[in-house]
This record gives sequence, structure tokens and C-alpha cells, in this order.
Amino acid sequence: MNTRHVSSPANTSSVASIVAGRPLPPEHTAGARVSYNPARLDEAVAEVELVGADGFAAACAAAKAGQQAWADTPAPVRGRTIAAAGRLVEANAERLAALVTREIGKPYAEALGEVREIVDTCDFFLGEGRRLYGQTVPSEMPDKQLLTFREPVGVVAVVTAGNFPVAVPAWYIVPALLCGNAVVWKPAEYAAAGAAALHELLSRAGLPEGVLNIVHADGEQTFAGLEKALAAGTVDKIGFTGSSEVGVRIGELAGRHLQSPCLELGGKNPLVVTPDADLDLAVEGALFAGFGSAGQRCTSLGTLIVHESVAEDFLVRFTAAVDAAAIGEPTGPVLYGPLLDRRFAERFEEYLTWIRPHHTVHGRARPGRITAAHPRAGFVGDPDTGLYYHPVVVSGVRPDDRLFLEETFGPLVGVTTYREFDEAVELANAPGYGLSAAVYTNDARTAFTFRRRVRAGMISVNNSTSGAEAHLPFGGNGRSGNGSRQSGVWVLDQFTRWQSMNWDYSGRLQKAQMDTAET
Ligand code: UN1
Repeated sequence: MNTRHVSSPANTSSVASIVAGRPLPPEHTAGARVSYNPARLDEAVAEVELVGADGFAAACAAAKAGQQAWADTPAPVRGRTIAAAGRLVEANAERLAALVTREIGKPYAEALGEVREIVDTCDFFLGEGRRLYGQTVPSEMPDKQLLTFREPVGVVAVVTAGNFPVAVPAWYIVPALLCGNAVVWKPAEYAAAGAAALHELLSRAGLPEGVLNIVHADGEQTFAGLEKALAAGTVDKIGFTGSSEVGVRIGELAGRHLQSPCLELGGKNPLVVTPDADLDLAVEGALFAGFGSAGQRCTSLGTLIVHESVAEDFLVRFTAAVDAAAIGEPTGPVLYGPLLDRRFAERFEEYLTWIRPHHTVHGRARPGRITAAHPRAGFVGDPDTGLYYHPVVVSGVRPDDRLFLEETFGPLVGVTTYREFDEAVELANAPGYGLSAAVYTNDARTAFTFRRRVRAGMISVNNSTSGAEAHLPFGGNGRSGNGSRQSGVWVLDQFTRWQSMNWDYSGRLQKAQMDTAET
């Protein structure tokens, strides 16, 4: 660890890029930034030394140099290393979760759940180390055997957001390592301390030098670094979780090098409440989906689509639940705490300004009606110094509203109504994302029709849009991603390439398509 910033208070750590087990040399330094506690903006959590594009590329080169030895390690042995990493994370779960809470304001219970998800991921991939199956395939010719193998792709560059600062990176890092790849991880700068702590724990599991590296850099230097590394052939796969706008840029960059990245982007996730739904259950699900993590999950609820016959009743119950929710100091039992970082707070404030009455969209005047706003007095945190925001419910949201179309990434839920089921499906698909979608219904036909017709990677029936489990395919389509999937066995297709082998033991040259055995 770099210890240059000795003037920092005792509980402020110094965070540097660690490549092949050592801090990157000073010539790569390109500025610094501080990560703050969003509940107390005068409290620095970490001073983060940033590197430039050359530093990023140097990390990729080091990863390339270390990768082959790791790929040569038998997969079951790699699995045991992953398991050891999981045990280290488990043994340090409270410490890591507390750091996550302090650095990004995630309620402690959620932060602990996030750490638990890393352990679950390691548990899952321990077993995969003993499988990582290939296939034996029949040949069309006699005395010939066809086989398939999974081979690591090489170096995986992992670029992650800070809303799930440890679990989502682990969704990439753990399977990528299990598959025999080396990793260069670039976490969000505002979540660098938690990332550094996770990196340190995973590194202690016994990975060979250069196999797991962490680089702190700003967005533009990361792009430039990726470009250099792609040109040098030292990055073979990019895994990116973040906004759809940045995802498009990553996709373009990777495409120029004929690579297909793993893109997990934003969402405008609908939750449909049908007339036969259990309304109290739907209220509970919508509250957690919309306001859990302050609405800062890519799977957070965007728009409630409620059948007009139950809309009024639902809205009364929902706003009452929102008003009663505990919001504040994230170390306590709250629904949500502060927003992640100033950047997100500023963006959220833009939406708040926009929804004030008489703002116009597409040239037409349309009032935005706030039907629920938490009284400031209800906060147990310090709203003057922390990035705390009222929960906002906006009813009467129309399909051409910004609020209907854009991911707001904050404690804001739009509500609209529908008459026919087809209309609900149309509204659910309209924003063009396709990550997660939920329906509350007690009718199996409605549930399965919804699943089939809503273009989302993940469908929930009578449950929240958020809260995906660690062993199901995670990912989306449209503006939510390029169809890549994380988690479970499905992610193996991201971090391995299929190689086939044909072995002819006939003692003669058999020609495919020409010597095919007659039937
Ligand atoms: C994200 O917000 O980037 O579904 C991922 C969930 C989480 C993952 C969210 N387990 O809520």
C-alpha cells in the first residue's frame, strides 16, 4: 500500500494501484482523489492515487505475463484457491461490510448481504473447478473422435460501478479466475477503499503473481488505457457494469478489436400490478424495489404500471408505506441511507428540479405531481452534511416523460396506469431497456404471458425487480446490455472460449464432407 499521504487522519486509508503484488511506480501517477463518507461529507474514507493510461496498460501487460502459469494450474486447484478466497472474505465479512457502508452509504444489513454474495459466488465456483466440462462429440467418420474444451480467454479487464462495490466485481473476478484468466480490475474511484480491501483479501488466497491486479484511474484514463492494451493484445475481454452511455463507448472500443464485451448496464425496470394482485404484497415489493439502496441498483424499480381499477387504492397504500419508511444513518436499520457520491446526488437533483410543476417535456407543459415526499424531520441522519434525499413518488407519468424513459438512479418512482394487459406489456417494454421486470398477479397465465412478452433478462413474479440471486443468469438486453449473462454456469461462456479437437485414429486421411460414412 502506498503510504505517501501520511497527513491523513487515522481512519483515512491510502489506496494505490497494485500490480503483480506491488504498487505501480510513481511515474504512472496521474492525480489523486478522495473517497468520502456520503453520510458525512467532511469524513475522508480514502485518499486514492490515480494512474494514467500507461499505468492501466502496464497492469494489463503484467496480467498477460502472469496468465499462462495460472491457466496451466489444474482447474480443480484453481477452484480450491477460489474457495480459500471465499473463506477469507467470510472471515472478514463484518469489517468489509462496515467499510462498504462507510464509503457508499449502503445500509449495513445490505452491505453484509453483498459480502455474503461474494462468499456464495466462491462456493459456487469451487464446484465448477471440478466440472468446467468439455464434451465428446460423435464424428461422421469411423475411427475418429471429436472433443471440445473450454480455454481461458486470457486477460479480463473488469470495470465496475460503486453501487455494488464488492459483489458485482466478484461476479466477474471469481469466475474469470476460476476459468484460468488473469484480471485487471478498475473499480469506481468513489468506492476505492472497499475495492482495495476486497482485492487484498482475494490476493491472500494464493494467486500467482500478476493474476489479480487492481488499478485506480478516472474514466477517460481508463478508456485510453484500455485502447492501448487492446492494441497491444494484452486485454482479451472487457467486463463492464455501469451506465448505458459508457457501455456504448466500451462496446464500440471493444468492437474495433473484434471483441465482444460483457456489458451490464442500466435499467428502467417496470413493476406491473394487476387487478388480481395481493396489493399489500405489491406495496412491500415496490417499496423495496424502488427505494432499497436509495433506488441505486441497476435492478431498481423505475415505473409502477398499475391497473386503473386498483390504482387509487394501491397509491394510497404505497405512499403511506413510503412515508413510514425509515431513512437515514446507514449503520442503522433503515430502508436507505445517503446517495453514493456527489456526482449521483447532482444528477438526481437535476431530476428533482425537472419534476417541479410546470416544467415542460417535448414542448408541452406537464405538471409533475409529487404524491409522497418524506418530511425532512423524519431523517435520522444528518441531511445537512450527508447526501440524503426524500423518497419521491410521481404519479401520472406518461410514456414520453423523461421520468418514464430515463434511469433516475435515486429514490424516485414513477407511477402510470393501464387498462388492458397488452398495454401493460407495451408500457413495460417502451423505455427500451430490458434488465428486470416484475409482475404482481395470482394468475399463472398472466405471469407466464408477461414472462414471454416482456423483453427483460430477469422476470419476477410477486417479488421485487431487484435482489437477483448469485447463481441465476444476470443481465439484460436492449439499453441494459448486449445479451451477455453473468453468474452461475452461464458466465463460463464469457470467460472461456470453446476449442474443438478432432482426433483421427483410422490410420488414413479421412476427409470431412467427402469421406462421410454412407448410411
Ligand atoms: C447492480 O445494481 O449493478 O439484483 C446489480 C440485485 C443485485 C445486483 C444488482 N443482486 O439487486
